[in-house]
Amino acid sequence: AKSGPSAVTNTMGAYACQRKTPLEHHNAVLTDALLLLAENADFCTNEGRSVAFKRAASVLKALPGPVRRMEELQGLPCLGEHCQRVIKEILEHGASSEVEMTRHSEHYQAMKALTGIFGVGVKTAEQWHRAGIRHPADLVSSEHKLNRAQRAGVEYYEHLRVPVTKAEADRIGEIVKRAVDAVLLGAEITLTGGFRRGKQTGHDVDFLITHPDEGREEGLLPKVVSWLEDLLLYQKTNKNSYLEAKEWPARPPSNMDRFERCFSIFKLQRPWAALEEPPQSGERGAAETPGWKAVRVDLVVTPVSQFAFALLGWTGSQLFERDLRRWAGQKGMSLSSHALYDCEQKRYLRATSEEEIFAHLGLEYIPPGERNA
Ligand code: 8DG
Ligand code: MN
Ligand code: MN
Repeated sequence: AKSGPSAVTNTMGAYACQRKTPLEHHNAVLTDALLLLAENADFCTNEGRSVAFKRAASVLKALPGPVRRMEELQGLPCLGEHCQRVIKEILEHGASSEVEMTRHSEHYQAMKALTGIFGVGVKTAEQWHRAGIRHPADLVSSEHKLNRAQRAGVEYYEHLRVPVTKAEADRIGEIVKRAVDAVLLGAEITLTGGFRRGKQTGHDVDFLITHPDEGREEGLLPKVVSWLEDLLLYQKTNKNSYLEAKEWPARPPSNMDRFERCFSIFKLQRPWAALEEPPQSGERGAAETPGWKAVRVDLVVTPVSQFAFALLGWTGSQLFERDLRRWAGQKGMSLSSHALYDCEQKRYLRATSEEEIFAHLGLEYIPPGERNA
């Protein structure tokens, strides 16, 4: 048998959860282009098209080397006609006219800026765009009503645009740990989301909180939030609304789970701000840099019996999660961040680790660092 791209071609699964997708890959020029088209499709509320572009990009991320010729793509899954046209143009001319036109379009740029505001989705952004709003700054003086989340989003817009570093995520982890320890002895926190997949930066920091004794975690979040009060610029806490027997799987498992959870914005002191003296001049912009930074933090509390499902569900990537659920469905099962239900056996399949869940699903285990689909 031949080795090289064709060997990979023959074995690549069509579901992202069947492949190993590392963080660093060899086709960033192509995937950046396809992901921009995916983003633009989202801005045009065309989800099907968006997912198709994301799937194509994800397949290229899993390749062992850079694509140089169209023939190397033969037999790969998820690469539709449209994607191939874009890829071909980039391989031949270094850029895609469609991508460049989109990138510079007024609609794309305004939607990118407006959906970049915390609390603003595509629907709201589109309404504002139609009303002539192009940038968060336009909202400050406009008549448009903002809800509490959006007001915080506009206020901390410049802060929240700056990626969160791993070091900052770890510092926030220490603070959350202190809060959790103070309100419930023995409670545990786990860093999830992109940082668990090995990313060095992210748009937020995601934590799971649990306690080894089932039930002890109930009502924990309001206490943690009130302990953190002075450090929070914004928070919205939701109660747990998940009732296994009553409403699941009667209701289809959705993206949004029903854990006790908190969407927040942390006020993180910059390291030097804690010291006696700020750094001396000579560092550009040091004078205007405030001594703190606003950082988005998600806190989710899970009973320990659901912990493995929550961990798998919150580690991402989003496409990996989507394909896990689709894979489960195709196997006659239903997966959520709470549980796995076997629709034929009519029973829940228990698991205390991610490895067990992959095994229930008949999938090879993919470690977090290879879930960057
Ligand atoms: P980033 O923050 O570094 O940009 O990327 P990320 O960490 O991968 O994305 P995220 O938006 O913070 O989401 C982390 C994971 O959590 C991702 O797989 C999607 C998932 N997730 C949500 N909301 C919900 C939800 O309501 N329920 C569940 N189960 N998962 C969710 O973002
Ligand atoms: Mn995240
Ligand atoms: Mn998040």
